[in-house]
Amino acid sequence: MPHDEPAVSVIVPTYNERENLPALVQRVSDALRGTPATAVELLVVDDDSPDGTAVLAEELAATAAVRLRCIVRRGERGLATAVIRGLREARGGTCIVMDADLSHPPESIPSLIDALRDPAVQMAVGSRFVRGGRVDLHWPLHRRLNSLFGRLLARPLTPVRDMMAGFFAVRRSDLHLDRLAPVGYKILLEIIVRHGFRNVVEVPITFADRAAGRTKLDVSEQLRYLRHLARLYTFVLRGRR
Ligand SMILES: Nc1nc2c(ncn2[C@@H]2O[C@H](COP(=O)(O)OP(=O)(O)OP(=O)(O)O)[C@@H](O)[C@H]2O)c(=O)[nH]1
Ligand SMILES: [Mg+2]
Repeated sequence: MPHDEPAVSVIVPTYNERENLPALVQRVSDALRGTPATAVELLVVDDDSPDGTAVLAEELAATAAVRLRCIVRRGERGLATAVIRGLREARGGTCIVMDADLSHPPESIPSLIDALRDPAVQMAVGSRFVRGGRVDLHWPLHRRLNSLFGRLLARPLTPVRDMMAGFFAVRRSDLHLDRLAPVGYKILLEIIVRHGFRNVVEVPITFADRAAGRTKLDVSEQLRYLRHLARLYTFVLRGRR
């Protein structure tokens, strides 16, 4: 591998996450301190957030302990497609995807990378719902029921317990991005189902409430999830073609 190519790309989709970015960059850098700084790139994929997330990312790039690149998408919105853009632009052999709001502990990144050392493992998921996983949330009942219902609907598609997660590691060489056609939020589910990944390891994490800022998850996003599920069921029932 040429020495200027990073080994790990950490992809973070953002929309109005200015308040969370400094702590995220710091905690990702600290978590990967054992890896040479040049071997890590942090890719922020921002959808032209009105709060100036991208401007701040450029400022942080000047001082961050890791290489930080901000990709700004204009006239386009959506978490899953933002992640795909990040995966397309990533140069690391191992790609980590995580949220910006510190719900996903950056300190768990090394465990995800370790899980991929086994060549048989196709993906490592930071999971709330395996032994040792925790949810440190103060969600109202309707939100918890929503999450539970969302998982039940996806259960026949994959044995992965936390298939709604947004925190995972995958080898870039195992990805066929042209197979992906997601609508909405659930990029992990899209990748697992469209690739037919069977050997997915779930690494327990403690999932926290978003540190600052507001959720982007609204009713229209939940309706998009139902559309997404319909597409994935159609794909599976037609024999994954
Ligand atoms: N680029 C991009 N990122 C997005 C978009 N929607 C959400 N995100 C990012 O995706 C991640 C997950 O979004 P969240 O709003 O935290 O969704 P959630 O975790 O289900 O809900 P809360 O944590 O309660 O807010 C965050 O880093 C968001 O900034 C989008 O349309 N485009
Ligand atoms: Mg969140």
